[in-house]
Amino acid sequence: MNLNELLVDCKKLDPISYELATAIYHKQNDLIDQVNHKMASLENIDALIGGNPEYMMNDNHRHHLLFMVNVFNLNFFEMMVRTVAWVYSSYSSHGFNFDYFIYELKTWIEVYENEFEPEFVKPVTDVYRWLLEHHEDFCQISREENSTNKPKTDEWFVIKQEFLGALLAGDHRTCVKLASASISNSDDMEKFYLQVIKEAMYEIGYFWQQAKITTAQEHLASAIVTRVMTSINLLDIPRNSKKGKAIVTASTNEYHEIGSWIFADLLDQDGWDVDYLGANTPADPVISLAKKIKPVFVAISVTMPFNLFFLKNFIKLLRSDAELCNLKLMVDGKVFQEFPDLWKEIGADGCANDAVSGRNLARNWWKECSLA
Ligand code: B12
Repeated sequence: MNLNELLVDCKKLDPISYELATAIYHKQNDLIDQVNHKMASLENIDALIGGNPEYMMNDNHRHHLLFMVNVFNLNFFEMMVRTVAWVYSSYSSHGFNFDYFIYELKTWIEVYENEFEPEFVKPVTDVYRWLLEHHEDFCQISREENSTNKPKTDEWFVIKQEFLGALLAGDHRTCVKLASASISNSDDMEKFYLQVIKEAMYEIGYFWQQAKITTAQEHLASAIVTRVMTSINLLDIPRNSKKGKAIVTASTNEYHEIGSWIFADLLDQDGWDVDYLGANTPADPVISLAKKIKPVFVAISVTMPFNLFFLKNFIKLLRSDAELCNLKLMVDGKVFQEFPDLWKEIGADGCANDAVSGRNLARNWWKECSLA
């Protein structure tokens, strides 16, 4: 089956009860430890993980469990199919043997059945059996993905290429200079953010996924981008007319902050009074801040599917607080772009395709608010 066929076929999987998803969540540490231990004691483990350090495999097990709890919690098997395809592609590019996944999936089944009554956990082990049944399909999708090149062109393409080259060379001075030389008004700033920084970072991600650059280079590129964005914040660009207050942040455990930072800057430029809280923000302080400053809306960014769980908890807290019943919630980030209806299912008031559409949605909310 190809990816589209898998996306259809996975709908036949039985839904997982909230009780079972929660039971797995509560036992996560035991389950992960057991899988780590069993996998590490395999005789051929070095060959399976392609000589990579053991912590890389253990990271995968930790992310896997948190992610699967989200899949079970939302009964969102399409998200599982897309992410498993990504995991096959990414880890195989980093040298993992495709057979590693067979061992891993079988080990998860064994560990679930050790830890729970096999009949109780059957809906979950059936999902793993379905994944095993389609192992060859995921290998094929991954081989195709790894051999595709994605050329792109646009009017800021030349600047983006230069910026990307400097990012890869770790040359932060050239990156900062490119920003100040290219930006003289709000429109340039928007283009620099979306057509230079965003595009360059997506390419960095693609190179990393293909194991063409190291994790250190990916971190270096992110750190340079944060320096560049700080330098852009220092440019004196005239702002649009004054609007209301907004809180922008990335969800708990979400370390990807560049997208939400871009959105916060575009809002600021548009005249909003923005409290930008950055990466990995716990729910309680956001709620307390919202009560204190009474913003028009809160915007939360989620990139990694395994962080949806935290967002769901945040929404639960928010919606159960009578003081915040008029507060609007906007969500976006990579995971919402992959699954366009997810924001409705999760209970947000709006979602945008990118930071510019987010700003437009905020303008509409501001209009509604001013008319009320
Ligand atoms: C930089 C980076 C990191 C950095 C982040 C540093 C930082 N300070 O932000 C670090 C090193 C921390 C990191 C960590 C990880 N990363 Co990473 N990372 C990236 C990378 C290369 C770029 C992200 C980025 O900045 N993009 C540019 C911004 C501008 O784009 P954006 O976030 O999509 O935002 C735009 C819109 O989405 C929107 N937007 C975003 N949020 C919001 C919110 C609102 C309200 C609105 C309106 C709009 C909006 O506005 C932006 C402009 O339009 C991506 C590649 C990619 N394709 O994104 C991988 C990527 C996202 N990471 C990935 C992975 C796997 C990880 C790790 C799990 C790696 C690991 N093994 O530990 C961890 C997870 C950490 C965690 N718990 O969050 C994968 C995710 C794959 C998947 N399954 O979806 C990617 C896609 C890489 C890849 N190609 O494989 N990462």
